[in-house]
Amino acid sequence: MNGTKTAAAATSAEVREQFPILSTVVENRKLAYLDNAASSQKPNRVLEAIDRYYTHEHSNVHRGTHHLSRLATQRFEDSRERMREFVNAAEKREILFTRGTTESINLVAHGLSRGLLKAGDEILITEMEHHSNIVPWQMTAEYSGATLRVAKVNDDGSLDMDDLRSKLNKNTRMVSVVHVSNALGTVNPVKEIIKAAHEVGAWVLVDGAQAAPHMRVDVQDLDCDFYALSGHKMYGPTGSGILYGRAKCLEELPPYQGGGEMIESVSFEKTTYNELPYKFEAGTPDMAAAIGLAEAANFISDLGYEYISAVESKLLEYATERLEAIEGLRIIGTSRPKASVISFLVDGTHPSDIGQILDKLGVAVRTGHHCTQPLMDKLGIPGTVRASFAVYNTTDEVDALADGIERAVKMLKD
Ligand code: C6P
Repeated sequence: MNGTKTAAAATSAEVREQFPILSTVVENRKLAYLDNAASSQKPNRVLEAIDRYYTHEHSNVHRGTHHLSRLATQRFEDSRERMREFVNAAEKREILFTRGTTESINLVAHGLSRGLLKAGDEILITEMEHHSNIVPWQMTAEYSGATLRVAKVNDDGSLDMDDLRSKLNKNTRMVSVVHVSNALGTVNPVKEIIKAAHEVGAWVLVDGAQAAPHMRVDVQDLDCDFYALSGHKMYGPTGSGILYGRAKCLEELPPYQGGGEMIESVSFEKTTYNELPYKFEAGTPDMAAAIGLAEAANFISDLGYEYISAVESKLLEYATERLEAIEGLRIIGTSRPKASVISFLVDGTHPSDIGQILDKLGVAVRTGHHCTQPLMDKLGIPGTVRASFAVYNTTDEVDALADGIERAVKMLKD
């Protein structure tokens, strides 16, 4: 399948053939790559876009007057426009290139800690946040004197919306919430959260690391103030990502990194900052990563979220059915709607033992706390085994997972 073939006509084989790494053989078995929430694989067209850039188009951006510098700048800025369109931002200057979700959240958190928050102000997160959406806010609370509050999660993995609402008040300045939980798959009602937060005058950041690969993100429809995503989880390169920021909020937010690109003028007495988005892009950006990310967005758009979601929902339903039939297996996170993540535990076994045996059977999953230690503590579990699906996965791979778990349990219990 070439990059422009439409979703309706794509078959699983046509999608898979764009990902040569999926033919990897592990322990004499065909790899079943079910660790997509950690990082997805990259289609040829993303690799080719990066290769083309370095082979024919590279120089530094926004600086030179020569041909290659102009070309590189054009490609980089075209990628920004592509990402604007991808998340439906109103303006191109609202798209900042970052290394990914972690850097995007830090950019906002550290900016806010520079004079925008004070003692008595509150930052609200939830119990299901990834460490990337906890630790930066703890730092901000420490630097600014603001208080970090945490909304509860119900036993089924859904967000306790009553608790969240009860913690919103006139002191709440920032709400930062995950769109899709990486540990449970829970899809949060972010639009509702944003509306409630805006009613008390708070800004809202949405951690979209696990949403962008699976569902359409429309920042204007959500009405969020910030939206963070990572390229490497959505078929793009590592070290790529964006922060969408509402222009009005980005204008108010101070930059937390200084250097070239982000300045308008510099003297030893005073520096003035560049306009958006450059104010937040200190130093030479990763142009190749941005170009690869834009190509990953093209890959997703050409397939279409309808297609992606149809494939992944089928895999999730099938996997849920097969795993539920395994004696002693308990799925962690059963609330709906849910994205393509299944976390589970099997009575009398440790997640890492299951993960190691699955690896020997060619099945790649992740085990542990998934960078959500407070959530695991809250649920009273040490961690989980997590299988996570992408558009190129198949029901045969789900069978390999389920058969592998049965085999692992037998080996561990016998
Ligand atoms: N979760 C996982 O296996 P970075 O590392 O910056 O690309 O993304 C951080 C991050 C932030 N929020 C959520 C919801 C995430 O899932 C992640 C990354 C990976 O679940 C690696 S820990």
